[in-house]
Amino acid sequence: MTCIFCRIIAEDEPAEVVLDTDDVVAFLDTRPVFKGHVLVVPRDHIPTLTELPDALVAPLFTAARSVAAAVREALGAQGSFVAMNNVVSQSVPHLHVHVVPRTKGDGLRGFFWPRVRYAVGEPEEYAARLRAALG
Ligand code: DGP
Repeated sequence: MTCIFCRIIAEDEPAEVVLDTDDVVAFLDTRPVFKGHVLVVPRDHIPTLTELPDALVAPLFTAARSVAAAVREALGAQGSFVAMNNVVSQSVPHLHVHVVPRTKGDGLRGFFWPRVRYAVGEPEEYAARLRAALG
């Protein structure tokens, strides 16, 4: 088994597991953005969000919601940043939801995302393409 997250799920590799259900495991990220940063993963080896079966959508995001509540309740965070890299910037090809505790003034600035501007007419064009794909 080469996937590090599959090995953690199989308990072949150590991890600080914080939530364990039939479908989902959540454990501390070893390179946290802030202490208490959790990764929520499906037990099945599913690479990215678009491959997630319908049956696992609710279990995965229910667990992410619980972890987001727990970082506030247990760690005193004011909120959280919940995110997922898919393929690009994804260093472990086993779907994982990052739940990062956030507090005002913690210094995180939106992961330094660059922002672009739409030209006139482009918002309508982009929205139309997405609406067509979404059926
Ligand atoms: P991403 O770059 O979005 O694919 O995030 C992968 C995360 O996985 C990254 O924040 C570090 C974490 N990580 C990598 N290897 C391990 C590991 O062996 N154990 C744990 N707990 N986390 C890991």
